[in-house]
Amino acid sequence: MIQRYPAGKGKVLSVNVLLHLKKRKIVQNFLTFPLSSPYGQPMTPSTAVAAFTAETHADREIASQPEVWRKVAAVAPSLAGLLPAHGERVAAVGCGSSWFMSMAYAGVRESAGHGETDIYAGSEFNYDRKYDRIVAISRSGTTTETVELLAKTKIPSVVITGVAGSPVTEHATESIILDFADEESVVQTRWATAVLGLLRAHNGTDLLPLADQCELALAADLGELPNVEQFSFLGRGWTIGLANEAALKTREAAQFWAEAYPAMDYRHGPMSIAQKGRCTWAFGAIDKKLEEEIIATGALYESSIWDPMVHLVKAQRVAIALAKKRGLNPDYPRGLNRSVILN
Ligand code: F1P
Repeated sequence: MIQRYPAGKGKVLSVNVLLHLKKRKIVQNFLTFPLSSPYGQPMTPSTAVAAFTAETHADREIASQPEVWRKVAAVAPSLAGLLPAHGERVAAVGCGSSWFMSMAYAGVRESAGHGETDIYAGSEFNYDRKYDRIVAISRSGTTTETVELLAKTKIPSVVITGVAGSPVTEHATESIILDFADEESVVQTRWATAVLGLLRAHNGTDLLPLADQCELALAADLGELPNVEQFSFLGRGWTIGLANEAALKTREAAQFWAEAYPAMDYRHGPMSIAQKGRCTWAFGAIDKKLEEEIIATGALYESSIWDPMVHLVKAQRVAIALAKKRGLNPDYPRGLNRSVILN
């Protein structure tokens, strides 16, 4: 059984409920608004009808990223001995956002010349392959696929988690607890960048200038971005993980159409989606010719000279802005809990 849904609540909207909503003239929102929070408290129709304006956990957690990255920079040297050494053959694993951060980490590590690094969604680990170390990422420490993988493998492992004593820590060889980066929102923002920040720091990136640059991303005008009707996020190398993470944020927080591709592969069909009123968003530098082709479609083209992880913060803000505009509380995505636990 999948516990993404609160038992018996929020999963199915009965005809009676629909009729009731129609009578109250709020049917416009029924497709996009979760009628129960992931914790099972029913949300009232009056909550459902209004555009969402309150400050959310996600707003605060996004805003805390410069401070959290500075903390990560401070603790990173003391954690270096727990993370893969130069030349080790590594598998990076996780689910959802934690999988996409594994993806980014693998690109960072390999391009820094620190050793081969494969990536797996927790459910897809190849137990026949030989690795020196597994790096597992799980904010909750309870995600079934990640817990089971660590329990099953005999490969030395290190887990990065937000919760001390969580099930992943019982099975991993070593645990790194980044509890100061844990979150209230179901949607991961600062957790994802804190973990990637730690792994980037371990591979030679100075996080402190990025924390300063992050202040700019937090203050930046979002312009027309929350008004477009679709996003395609692009990346190259390690930023492909960021593109996937930005698309996941947009989908889960705002129930909004978002896709992600390796930038050069975008030309192989998906670019047909680009048009006026939609946005193509590049993390990091992409091919100049491709940029011209995107602009020629009439799509809004978003790129930045900021560090791509800083640019992700802007994408997080856009996802939250979109959610609120659509009357959604981004802290509680439809059909998603803080942790996905399979029985
Ligand atoms: C990862 C995850 C997220 C998702 C939501 C629920 O869990 O599935 O990708 O956005 O936050 O959790 P974890 O293993 O990092 O706790």
